[in-house]
Amino acid sequence: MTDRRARPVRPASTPMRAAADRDLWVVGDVHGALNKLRSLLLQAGLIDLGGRWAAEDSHLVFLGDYLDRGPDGARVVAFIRALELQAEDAGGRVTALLGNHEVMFLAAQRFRPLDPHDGLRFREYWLRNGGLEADAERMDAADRAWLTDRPAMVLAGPWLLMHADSSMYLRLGRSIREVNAQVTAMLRSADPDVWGDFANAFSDRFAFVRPDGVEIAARTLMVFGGQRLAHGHTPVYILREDFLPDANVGAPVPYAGGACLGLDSGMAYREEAGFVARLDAAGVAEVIGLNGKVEPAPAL
Ligand SMILES: [Mn+2]
Repeated sequence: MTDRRARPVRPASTPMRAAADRDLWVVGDVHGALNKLRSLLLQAGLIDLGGRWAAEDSHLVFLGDYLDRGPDGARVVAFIRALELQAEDAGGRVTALLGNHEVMFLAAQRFRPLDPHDGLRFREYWLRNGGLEADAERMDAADRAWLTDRPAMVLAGPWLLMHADSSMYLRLGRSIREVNAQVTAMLRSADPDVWGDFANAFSDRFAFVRPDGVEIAARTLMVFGGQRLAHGHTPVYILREDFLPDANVGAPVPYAGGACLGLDSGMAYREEAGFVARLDAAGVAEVIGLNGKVEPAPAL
């Protein structure tokens, strides 16, 4: 690792904004689509041509699911880990949340030596959901420890950010702190039942588009805080196909009376798919797609 003291420090001429005034950027499920991710972050001005943090004091949140399906999951993890350190040095912040694919991956790796014939089916479950052995080979113990440390939820200004459109979080704790502590404890458990139950619960979706979805979204915001919640996990075109026929899938999809925002662009699944968004107190402030700014910026 590079000596962090040797890195350039933020020039004194660019004072940092108060936390509430900093730009908040959010990226949905990357699933190994490193080239798209880099292109989107570059076009959004968040990284430079060398792939290094260029967003000063901004807050960049990844909604989880870094691995599986796409070709470069391990490289996505390495890239985000580097960006996290660069952002910190620049007075900015990267928050990388936990997705269910990280849980599947960690279960498969953790129980591999204890369960070489995969009697527990963790390996089969991971591979069936797009797991790639090449990613497992490219990641080391430090990468796995980093994945194990991912928080499940974060509050950024008025936005509650989480991976899945699921009511699972409500069953894990009564505050963000409790949920994150519970998730960390489960990811340190030696009990395969704990892992299996968590992976299953985490694959749930559609909690906020079902008939009682507005109510569940309101309860989620009441318990954890925030005025609106944003999630990944369910690609926006699946939200449209199954529940929201008027949704524009080239941008984040607001629904549940504006309480929810779907942010999984499906970038690893469809060639034309991919966006990142800047959120503010009023809603979606800016959307960057694969060909630059998406206009008009959709409002909630
Ligand atoms: Mn997911």
